[in-house]
Amino acid sequence: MLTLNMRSADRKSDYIYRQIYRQLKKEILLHHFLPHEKLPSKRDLAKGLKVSVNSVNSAYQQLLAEGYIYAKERSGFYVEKLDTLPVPFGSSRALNPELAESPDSRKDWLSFSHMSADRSCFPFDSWLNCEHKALRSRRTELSDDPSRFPQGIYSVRRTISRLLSVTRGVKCFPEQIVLGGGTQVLVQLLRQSFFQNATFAMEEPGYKRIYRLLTMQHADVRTIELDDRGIKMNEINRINPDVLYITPSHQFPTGIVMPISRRIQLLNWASRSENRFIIEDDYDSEFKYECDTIPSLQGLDAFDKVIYIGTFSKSLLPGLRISYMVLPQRLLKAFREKSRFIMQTCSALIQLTLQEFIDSGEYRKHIKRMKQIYSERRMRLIEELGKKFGDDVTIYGANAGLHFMSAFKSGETVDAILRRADEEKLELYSLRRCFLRSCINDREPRFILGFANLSKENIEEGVNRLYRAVYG
Ligand code: 76U
Repeated sequence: MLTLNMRSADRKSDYIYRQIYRQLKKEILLHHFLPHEKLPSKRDLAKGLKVSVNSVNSAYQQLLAEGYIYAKERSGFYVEKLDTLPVPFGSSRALNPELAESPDSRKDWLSFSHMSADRSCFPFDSWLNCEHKALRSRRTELSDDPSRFPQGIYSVRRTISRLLSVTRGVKCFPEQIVLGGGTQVLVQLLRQSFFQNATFAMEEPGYKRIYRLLTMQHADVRTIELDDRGIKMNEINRINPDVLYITPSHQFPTGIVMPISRRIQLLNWASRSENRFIIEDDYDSEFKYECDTIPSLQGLDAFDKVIYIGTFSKSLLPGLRISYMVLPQRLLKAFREKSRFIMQTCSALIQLTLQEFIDSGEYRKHIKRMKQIYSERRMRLIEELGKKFGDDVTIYGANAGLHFMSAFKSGETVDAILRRADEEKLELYSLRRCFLRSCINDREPRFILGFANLSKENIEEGVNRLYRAVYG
């Protein structure tokens, strides 16, 4: 007869039926019952264990639902015939230490990371108000089946289309906008929908997360080096790709702002064949220094050839995971057909909160404030680098965005510098992470210096640490 290992503490903290269920399950898995053996009747077992028949019934029902036992009408419950588990039941399932994730506690570190926006200045309270408002007044959309809005909630897209027209000169209808939980998601959608057999070309150095995404799926991706105006035109003509992936507003990572001459050349190139398209990744264009923002390539495109991609990762916070693309009208019908089964990846609550944040004027206020803050930090960082390194540092592409590129005259290798930066508790990224084919000769060590994570007061100390890392 079954006995239960029930300590009185367990009786209090766990339902009795769960204890019976667990014990029986264990015995069945350990083959302490024969296959097809009859279990004691509920009444007998309840009596033996001094518990209620209800508890035994619940335990049996759970075992029945999971398939450990089966019932025969007017006869009782029987044990199912189960194969032996390859790993003994109850054996340790400890996490392999190599797989352990340690929460990143970089206390006292300073960061030149280009990968996030400033969190200390984010208006969390206004964001929360907008979220409250969305929760109070947008309940229909929040509870709607998201498959009804595969491109994202219409009113959110309307708000974004108005914003883009004002801030980026992007010309579009809300119908052309597709929201998604990140730039990679959107590029993935494009590839699946239109570019399964396309030849892509990307800037070298460039955005490796997209390069990897595409090559991982065996896409044909060529890389094209840059001249002082951005991606090289003669190479585009030579390679003749179908899709160009570029960052014209602030080339990632070198910071080149593509001049109008190259933009026109690119649009003309795209217009010369039905199958050519340009993906414009406009990831950090909200921030431009010492002149006004430069309108998007999409706004200039009269041929309906540019797919515009933007994100709120830099202007708000990267963890929100909300990005968008603007499809040319000529692709929209096909996109809707091809992506019919795809669910929207961006949460409705984030979409509606964002809409409220933009419509209430908070977004404009936030960008205005951040422009000022980032502009001061950028200036300060350039000044401090000049003071400390003099002619031994060259800065590139500092006219826009939240990072610039820097090259140092130093006999040290990139590896040695990065190792010392680690010892100095300085988060630092070299340009290598952006070498798509890793064949660029890095004569001078080059680094991406992001200034979104460094408060004005910490800039001097950050540069001191950088100096010690660069020269030992
Ligand atoms: C994004 C480029 C060129 C898009 C970017 C970034 O998914 O919308 C870079 C690195 O947040 P998402 O992507 C935005 N296009 O550089 C943002 N930068 C990346 C994320 F922080 C990191 O890995 O070096």
